[in-house]
Amino acid sequence: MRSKTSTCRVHRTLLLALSALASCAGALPTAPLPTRPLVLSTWPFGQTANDLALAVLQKGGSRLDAVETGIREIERLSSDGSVGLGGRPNAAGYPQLDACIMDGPQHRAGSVAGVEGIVHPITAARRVMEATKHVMLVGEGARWFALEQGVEAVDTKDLAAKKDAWVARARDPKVDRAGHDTIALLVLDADGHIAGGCSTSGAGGKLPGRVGDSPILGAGLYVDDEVGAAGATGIGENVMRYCATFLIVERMRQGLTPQQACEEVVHRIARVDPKGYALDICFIALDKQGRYGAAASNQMFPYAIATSAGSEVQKVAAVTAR
Ligand code: SD4
Repeated sequence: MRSKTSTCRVHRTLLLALSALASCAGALPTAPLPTRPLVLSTWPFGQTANDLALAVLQKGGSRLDAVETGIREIERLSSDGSVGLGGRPNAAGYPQLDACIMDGPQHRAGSVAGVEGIVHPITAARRVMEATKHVMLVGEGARWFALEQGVEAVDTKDLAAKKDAWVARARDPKVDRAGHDTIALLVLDADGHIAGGCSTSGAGGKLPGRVGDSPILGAGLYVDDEVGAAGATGIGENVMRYCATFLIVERMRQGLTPQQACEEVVHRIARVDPKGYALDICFIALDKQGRYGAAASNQMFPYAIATSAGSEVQKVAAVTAR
């Protein structure tokens, strides 16, 4: 794995250098680079999602199918207790889920927030984008729409049972109500177009009705087909107050690399926020050239990357105050 990984890095570096030379000299044809397709996502569980998403692309599937397929698997697994119906419950003991999806060409998007009993909120978000003239549906309306569209759901009576069991368990002081994680997944397809998605049960123990950054375009996810895309994970309140992923994409538009843009936005938020760097925010980003990066405020942040050259989890150290 190690040698495959370093070979993959060397390849990538060479290819990026070649492509930079080619675009300066205007000499080589703009054939798709082997850095495309590329899939980037948050946390180690992202590797599972990336591999499925990449397989969809390699079989000729669309970037939206890739995003949806990858994220659905993490929602299905709910394995870390923070995405999907197995995710961390709210303060009343049941999960309320948030998700969004965005497609670069035509700047289309769909989102659901605070939805209950929907097994795949990413699919509901995609249906909002493709089957309505709206962008975002919340709560009861989002559930009603998802059911009407045939998106897999559980009876809310099951949620009530889950709630009773959880409230009983929560009396145990050893049970951790807090904690959170999100899958944000970005795809650069073979044609150089970008799409992304995001799904979470949000912050554990949140007030019922609380909506975090994940379903908010420009906060938990932003895609701009001219430039690149960014996704977020961490404490949503510290992301959404700064339109952080929109900001990252705009900094890339101004010439920063994805890595520089992610770091710059952590610094910018930390500079003005009373919490300083103790923000618990993490970002991933990629650009049209197939470059990618990540940054986190106050923790080591693992994220997953997959191309045809290999699939791996990389780690980035916390950004340090400057
Ligand atoms: C939220 N950003 O609802 C999500 C939670 C998360 O890592 O990503 N945690 O605030």
